[in-house]
Amino acid sequence: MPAAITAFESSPDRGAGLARDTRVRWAFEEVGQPYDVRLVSFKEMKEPAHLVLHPFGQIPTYEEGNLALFETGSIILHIAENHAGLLPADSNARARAITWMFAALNTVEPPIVEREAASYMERDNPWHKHRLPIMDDRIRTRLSQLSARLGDADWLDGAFSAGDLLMISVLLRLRYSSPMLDEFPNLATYVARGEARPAYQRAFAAQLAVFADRAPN
Ligand SMILES: N[C@@H](CCC(=O)N[C@@H](CS)C(=O)NCC(=O)O)C(=O)O
Repeated sequence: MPAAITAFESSPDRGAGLARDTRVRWAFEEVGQPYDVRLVSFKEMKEPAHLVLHPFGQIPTYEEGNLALFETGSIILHIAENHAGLLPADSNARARAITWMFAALNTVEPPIVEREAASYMERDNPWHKHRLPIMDDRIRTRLSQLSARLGDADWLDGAFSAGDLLMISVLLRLRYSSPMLDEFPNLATYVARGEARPAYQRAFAAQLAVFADRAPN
């Protein structure tokens, strides 16, 4: 039986692919493994049956036999360690690719998510307009550093890896909330290169199908 993941029953981003199940779908597609998807509502995510799988009441989760995982980084690392295609065979190169996975989730994603959350939750406060440029600067610093490291390479460290998959997923998230990525042409091209991968296209179409099936007329 294929592994099963959870995803939003009703896509808050209207199928833009920003929910983190897209990253996991992309990983499955890169390694050529089938997967099942169980859709959950916001209410179900906070109920005991889901909390057993995910202590924080979120998606995605991963179930395979008697293994249950949460946290996208851990799920993708598990997929990458068990199937060829997302991590290099050489042990040093593999460690570096895993480092980029952590960098995407621990260093680049937090300021992007903070800005996004603030624009939903703090928008109506008078101080939001003062905080926004501070948050933008934090993101810009990270993008500038990442851009300098990427240079004119196709991927962060040799061949495409799970590190690129996560970094591109994080940058895609920014693209939907700010035009800042376009200030760094090599990063914009890097993201486009990731999106052009057939595996990403299949993952994006699969998450969009959930939205299309459930969209009101
Ligand atoms: N660090 C977690 C974050 C998971 C997360 O934030 N999931 C979002 C969807 S992308 C969610 O379930 N949000 C609903 C909620 O937190 O109630 C991961 O990478 O898996």
